[in-house]
Amino acid sequence: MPSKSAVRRPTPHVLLTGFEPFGDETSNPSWEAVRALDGMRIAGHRVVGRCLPVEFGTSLTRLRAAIREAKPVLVLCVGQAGGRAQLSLERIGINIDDARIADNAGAQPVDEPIVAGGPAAYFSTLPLKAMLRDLRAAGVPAEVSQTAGTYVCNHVLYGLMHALRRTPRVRGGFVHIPFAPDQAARHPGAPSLPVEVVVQGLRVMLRSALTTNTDIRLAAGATH
Ligand code: PCA
Repeated sequence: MPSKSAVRRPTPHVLLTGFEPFGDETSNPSWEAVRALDGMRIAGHRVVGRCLPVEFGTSLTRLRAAIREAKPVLVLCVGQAGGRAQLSLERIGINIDDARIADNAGAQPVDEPIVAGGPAAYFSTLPLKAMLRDLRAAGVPAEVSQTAGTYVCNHVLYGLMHALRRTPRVRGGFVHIPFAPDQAARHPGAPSLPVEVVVQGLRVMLRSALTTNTDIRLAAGATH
C-alpha cells in the first residue's frame, strides 16, 4: 500500500483579489474582506488573497502575475460599487475604458478599448445563479448585475476573462460590494453592508463555485 505522503496532492488554489482605496475613500472593504480570507481553506482549496492597484493597465499586469504565481483553479475579483445595496455578481465585462474620475495614477482614459481588436465582451464563467441561490439561502443579500461599469473594475473583469480565454477549466468572475457602514455614514442615504457579511458572502460564493460544475436555471435578469 502506498504511504499517505505518496498519494498526497498539493492543495489547489483559488485566487481572490481586492482593491486599494480610490476616489475620495480612505479604505476599500473589498481588500479588507479579501485579506480576512487570505490563507483560509474553502471546499478543499487554499485562498490566495491579493490587493490590486486602482490603475488601468497596472491592475491587469498585477492580476496576470498573481495568476502565474498562484496557478489557481478559480479566480474571483472583488471591488467596491458605492451606492449598490447588495453583493452584485457581475455577468459581463465589456471592452471599453471610460473613466468618470482619474485612476490612482492619474490616468483617465475615455472610450478606449481594453484590448485593441478584442471581442466586445466576455461573460463571467462562474456559476452565478448557483452562487446567488446559495448567498440568499445564507441570508446575504445579492443580485446578478448586468454591468460592471466602465472603470477599473470592468477593466479587471474583461482583462481577467481575456487572460483566461485559452484555459476554460480555470473559471473567473467579479463581484461588486456595497459601502461599509462607516463609508455610508459619509454618504447620507447610501446603503451599506458590514465587512463581516461581505466576508461570509465571499466564503459562500467560493464554496458554491467550487462545488458547482453546471449552473442552475434561476431567473435573475433585469428589465432596465
Ligand atoms: N471599485 C472601482 C475600482 C476599484 C473598486 O474597488 C470600480 O468599480 O471600477
